[in-house]
Amino acid sequence: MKRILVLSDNLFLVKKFISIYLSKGFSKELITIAFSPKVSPLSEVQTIDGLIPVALNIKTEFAQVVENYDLVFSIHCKQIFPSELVRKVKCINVHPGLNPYNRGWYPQVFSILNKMPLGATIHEMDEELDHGAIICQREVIVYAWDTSLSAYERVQQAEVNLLNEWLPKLISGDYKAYKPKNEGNLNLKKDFNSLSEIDLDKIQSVGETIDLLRALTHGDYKNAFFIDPKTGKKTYVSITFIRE
Ligand code: 0FX
Repeated sequence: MKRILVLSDNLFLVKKFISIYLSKGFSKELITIAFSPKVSPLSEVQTIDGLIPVALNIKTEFAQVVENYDLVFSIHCKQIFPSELVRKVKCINVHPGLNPYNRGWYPQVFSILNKMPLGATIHEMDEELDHGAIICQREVIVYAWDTSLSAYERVQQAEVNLLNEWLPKLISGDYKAYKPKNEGNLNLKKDFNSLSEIDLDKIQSVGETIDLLRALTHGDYKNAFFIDPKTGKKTYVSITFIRE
């Protein structure tokens, strides 16, 4: 029987994961839920379906992880997994992007901008970001009216659907993983941050401008801004679409 560690920073997906895991008849005794200590949703939740989540720093506690687990799931975990860990224990990443396109940070933001395909991917982890052999993936459509948030919600649903279909195979190892067709491209947090300041004098098409604003519109997040030339103060911008 495999001992499983689920490491995450995303409470919504962990709850879905555990409910799928239990609905397939897997044992509570074999699974541990852990959140990153810094950005931990631990304060928001005491138990998930009777399981008590713990805080775990994968860098400092990786020897215990190697010793105590046979399979690790990263479900939007912000911590970088040490190379030695991914070499010694099978680690599977649930990623909100369609590898190898726009690997890394906030794939839907970059797909809205560069028109590369978007989706959800479950893959074996290697030493590079969102890079290992693909186990399964599903593309989602990006509509002209999508914001980052509406596209992200569609991706999360695709992640849940993949987990629902694949979890028993992910646990038993009964699947054939394949190499991505190429290296694709990688976006980092700094690439996202560099999009935020809007240059009011930049000349570009209206379509490009709408794309930039919708890529940076995600609920209440204050992403896109310009500096008011008169006051020197930041003014945040987001966009709303009304469809008939
Ligand atoms: O956890 P996650 O959904 O995903 C991110 C990376 O995109 C992913 O590649 C990595 N595997 C994972 C560990 O971290 O990100 P999040 O929960 O921080 O944010 C969810 C969405 O919210 C994001 O796609 C865009 C939006 N967002 C988030 C922040 C913090 C913003 O628009 N602005 C923000 O400042």
